[in-house]
Amino acid sequence: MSDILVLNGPNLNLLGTRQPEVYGSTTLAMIEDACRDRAQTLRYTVTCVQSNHEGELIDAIHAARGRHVGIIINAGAYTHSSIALMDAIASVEIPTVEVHLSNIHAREEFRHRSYIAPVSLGQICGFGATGYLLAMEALAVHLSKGAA
Ligand code: CA2
Repeated sequence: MSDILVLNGPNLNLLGTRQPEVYGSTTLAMIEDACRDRAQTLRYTVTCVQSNHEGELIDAIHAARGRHVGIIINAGAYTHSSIALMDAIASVEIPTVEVHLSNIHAREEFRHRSYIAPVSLGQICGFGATGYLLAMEALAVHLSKGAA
């Protein structure tokens, strides 16, 4: 088993179409392609899921058990509100890296709190689409330590 789940939450399907000054001009499809390429270099595969619905994100996390060795998640605005997503990540015990395109700590106060952070290996934010690739590298290093 060497598949990584790349999970994107609400409104991230709009990437590259609106608010490029905040979220960049890269589309989600471009980010997913870049993740696939980087994963291949690291000898992993990826499965990409995007949903605007909290329950669907939770279902994808539950279904990750036995299918995925790691999770990279940008939970979008649910990051700041969803105890249910936090509980789902904690329950599956799969190494998870949190990603945000923008630097959530340099934005409005309500974005500073993340419910995903306490159940993640770490958080990468503020580097745009590159953050997903950094997360992939971090996950691969973590997984290789477990394999040693
Ligand atoms: O910086 C990030 O990646 C965020 O997770 C993006 C979320 C925001 O609520 C978080 O605080 C930080 C918002 C995603 C909205 O994406 C859009 C993309 C294009 C146009 C409009 C929204």
